Formats: sequence, structure tokens, C-alpha cells
Amino acid sequence: MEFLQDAPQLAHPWHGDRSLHALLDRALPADRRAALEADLDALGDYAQMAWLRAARSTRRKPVLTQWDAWGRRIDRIELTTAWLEGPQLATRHAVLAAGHEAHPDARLEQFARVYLYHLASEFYTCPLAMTDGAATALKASGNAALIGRALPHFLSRDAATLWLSGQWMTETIGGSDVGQSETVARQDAAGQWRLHGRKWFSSAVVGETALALARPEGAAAGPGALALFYVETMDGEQRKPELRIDRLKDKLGTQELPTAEIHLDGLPAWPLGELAHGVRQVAPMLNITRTWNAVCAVASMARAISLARDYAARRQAFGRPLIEQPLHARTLADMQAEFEGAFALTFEVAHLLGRVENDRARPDEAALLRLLTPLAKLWTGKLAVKLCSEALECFGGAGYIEDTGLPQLLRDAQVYAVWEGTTNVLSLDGLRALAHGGLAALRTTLDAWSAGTGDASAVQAIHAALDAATAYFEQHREARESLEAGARGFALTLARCAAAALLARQAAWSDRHGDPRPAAALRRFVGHGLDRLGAPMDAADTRLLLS
Ligand code: MFK
Repeated sequence: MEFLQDAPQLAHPWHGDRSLHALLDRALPADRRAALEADLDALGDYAQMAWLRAARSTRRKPVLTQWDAWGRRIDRIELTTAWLEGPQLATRHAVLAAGHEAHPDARLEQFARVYLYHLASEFYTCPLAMTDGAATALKASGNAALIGRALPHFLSRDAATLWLSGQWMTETIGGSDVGQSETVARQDAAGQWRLHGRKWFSSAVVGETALALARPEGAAAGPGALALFYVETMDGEQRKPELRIDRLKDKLGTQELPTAEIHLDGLPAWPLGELAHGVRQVAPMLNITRTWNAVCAVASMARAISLARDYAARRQAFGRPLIEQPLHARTLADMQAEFEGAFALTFEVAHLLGRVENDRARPDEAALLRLLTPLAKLWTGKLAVKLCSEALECFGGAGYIEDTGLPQLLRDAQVYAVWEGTTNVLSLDGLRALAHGGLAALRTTLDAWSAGTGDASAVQAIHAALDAATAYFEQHREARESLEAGARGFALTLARCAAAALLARQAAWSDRHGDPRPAAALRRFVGHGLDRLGAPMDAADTRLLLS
């Protein structure tokens, strides 16, 4: 009988996740922690079922049918099974609604659900993220009519009344630089605003609503003159004729997600607030979707590590299981330590968000949240690609074979660095956030987070890296070009400092509860180095290297 290798088995994503258990045990009051259990159990069950189902099924993509047999424009999109199950799952387990409960722990509890649901949902979390962002932007706008109309649908706990929102920003002329948008808003004879233009990356075009940037007719050029509008896409069961889906994108990953190019041909629209400063008005949405992005990126890392670990115990090479091979074990341990750091930072952002939204944060914590949100997004976006790539390698050639389900992890992970602002755009946003006092807030908070640890060398490393980052900022703050040129290394250094301090806090708590593993993660994470500033490079060398 020929040798047959066992496939990797997916451990229950909730029962088997010690990081999530330790976090929730530490951070939540006992009654709220207990109340969460049923949803996390069910979402973990669903995730395990979805992994097994995917292994037995032919992979499908959404299909756009633009015309019916009689020539009527229909733009119907057929969705995958997980997407059809999405409204039920999301509402039954309050994946959106839980985050908007009036409680400082609401966001942490919500994002624990998101983390478990994300991969099984086949990125149905994308429209959920945008809907969450739209709910948050609507609340921030104070537009009572739109809040009354849309919010009950966005936060519905009943699949029959759930509405999803898109986020229509990107155009052919501008992805990062949305200020160049060409979509125009015109008022018709009755005073109704209508949108005319083309949106080039409409993620998850299935939503009943969207928030869209457009330039009111006659307004000046540039970002400040853009306005933010709310639109509805459906007339009952029919898509509105003023919205045309030109085609679905053919993407590297996230293939179950119907990302579309669309034309707006007079689609009725309602401004959220003033008819200008649309970027400022959409910013609350961006910060929410960026938090989802980070949580989903760590979910991909957790999945990749879980499968690679399981496989390392099953696969024998050179006379023993891979996990007993010192170099392979070390590789996995390195991945685990980086994951734990990213996990700690991401869920701290989620927790802080809930405290800030519920007026339970100190003033400097609002500044801290503003800074840590882009840092978490940009770091986890890159790290997910790195760890998923490393995980595929842990399977040798099998990791390169489609029907193991492994390559999809890597292809999907690439989106986290691109969505919602690239790494460089987010690095620049980190600089923008410093205007609100984020650096001082970070310094004070890092000390508080790491105060209880017995790991003096970790504390020393955190201080040294933060001092180096602060010195870099002080040295370049008046020289915008060189400050921006080093913004990525600066942002990554701050992210790693924050993650190390958070690991120190978790390690101190876990030590008291008899678990020495987070302390080992802290040592290893710090051992990888916190300072990512890199050697300075002058602009002349940059030009030479590009010439
Ligand atoms: C599973 C996970 C799912 C995740 C969801 C997936 C959905 C994916 C769909 C997409 O990817 S949609 C495309 C997303 N596109 C972007 O994220 C755009 C990236 N570009 C940027 O973020 C640029 O930095 C930006 C568009 C914001 C630059 O625009 P501007 O107008 O040149 O910015 P400016 O003038 O610096 O800022 C305008 C105002 O917004 C300022 O406020 P004031 O007017 O009061 O001075 C800024 O402070 C404010 N602002 C900008 N970013 C902010 C912010 N405020 C708070 N938070 C921020 N992040």
C-alpha cells in the first residue's frame, strides 16, 4: 500500500484559540464573557463546517448576468453558498448589531465574532465592514432622517430586514487620491440630488445602500469640495435602472466577493451633511473598515498557523514529526510570536474603539485610537501575507496546490494590504494622526501597559525603540519630504512597540493564571526586534536607484 499523507485538520477556531480565550478572560467582566460564549461556539462550529465543506466542494465564484432572455437589463448576481447564508449568520449572531450596543466592551465582543466568522464567511465580512462603517458615519453626521431610515436596517437582528451598505469612493483617476473624483452630483428640477459617474472598485455590490463621494455640480476641484451622499440601490426586488453593473472584477483573491465596476446614471442621492468636506465625513467609516481589515488579517494568520501546526504534528520527515525538527519548530514559534503581537494590537484597537464611542475613554485614549488604527491596519496587512506565505511553505509542495485550500489563504491575504488604503497611505495617515497628540499618548500608555511585567529587558527594548522613533520624528518633522520617506519604518516601529507593551500586559496576567506562553511570545517578539526605522536614505540616493 502506497503512503498517503493525512490532510491537516482545522482545530475548532474558538475552542482551540488560546489567544482569544486569554484576551476575553482578561478583558471582560464575567457576566459579559459568559453571555458571549454561545455566539462564539456557534461561529466556531460554522467555521469548522465551512472548512470541511470547502474541501468537498467545487470552488464557485459569483456570476453576473446583465440581461434577461427578453433583453431587459437585470444585472443579477448569483452568490456562493456562504454568501447566501451571510444574512442569517450575521444577524443571528449580531455580528453588526453587537458593536453598536451602548457598552464600552461592545466593540471587543463584536470583533471576537468577526474574527471567528471571517474566513468561513468567504469575505462576506467585507460588506458587513462597510455597513458597520456606514452606520458609524451616519451616526457621526447627525442626519436624523437618514439615521432613522437606514440604521435600524444596518443593525437589524433579523435577516429579512438587514440592509448592507457599499462604500463608493475609488474611481479610475483616484484610488488613494480620492480628491480627484469625477462623479458629479446634480440637482434635478424637483431638487433631488442625482449622481452621475463611474465607480471603479465597488466592493460587494450586493448592498441595498451605499455611501458615495461626489462633487456637487459647479463646486471647485480638489478633495475639500467633495460631498458625501447616501444612496439606495434597489426598487423592491429590482436594481434601480440608474445603477448599472458593468462587470465583476477578475481578482487575485477574494474571489467569492463580487467586486464591481459600476456606472451611476442619475441615481437618487441624499447628502449626509454639508455639501463639502466629504472625505472628513467618510473618515469615521474608513476607521471602522480599517479595524475590520486588521481583525480579518489576524484571522487569516490564525488560520494559517493553526493548519501549519496541525500538519507539523502529522507529517514525518527525516525520521520524526516536523514539529520535532528544531528548525521547523523554531519557524512555527517565530510565526506564533508575531501573530500574538498583531493579535494583541488589533484587539486593543477594537476595545479602545468601544470605550471611545461610549465616552468611557480618557481624552488621550481618543488620540491613541486615532493613531493605533492605521498602525494596526498597515502592520497586519503586511504580516498576513508574510505568515500565510510561510505557512504554505510549511506544507512543501502541497501548500502550492489549489485543492488543499492553502493557496487561497495567501491570495486572499494580499488584499489586506491593498484594501482601505495601502501600507504607504496608512503610514502617511499615521503621521496625520500625530497632529492629535498620538505620540505622547502612546508613550504614557506603553508605560502603563508594560508596568506589571517582570521582563525588564522587554521594557528596555520598548523604550529604546520608542525613543529612536521619537528622535526620528523630531529630527524630520520640519522636513516633510524626508519625514514621509521614512513613514513606513516609523509606523511599523510604533506598531511593534505598542504590540510588545500589550504582550507584556497579557503575559503578566497569564503568568498569574498559570500560563507562561504569552511571556514566551513576548520574549520572542522582542527578540525579532522592535525598531524598523532602517538606515536613513537621502533623496539623491533614492533618485539614483530609480534612474
Ligand atoms: C474583511 C475586511 C473588510 C474591510 C472592508 C473592505 C472594503 C474595501 C473597499 C475599499 O478598499 S474602498 C477604498 C478605500 N479607499 C481608501 O481608503 C482611500 C485611501 N486614501 C486615503 O485614505 C487618503 O489618505 C485620503 C483619501 C484620506 C486623502 O484625502 P485628502 O482629502 O487629501 O485628505 P486630507 O485633506 O488630509 O483629509 C481630509 C480630512 O479628513 C481632514 O480633516 P479636516 O478637513 O478636518 O482637516 C483629515 O484629518 C480627515 N481624515 C483623513 N483621514 C482620516 C481623517 N480623519 C479621521 N481619520 C482618518 N483616517
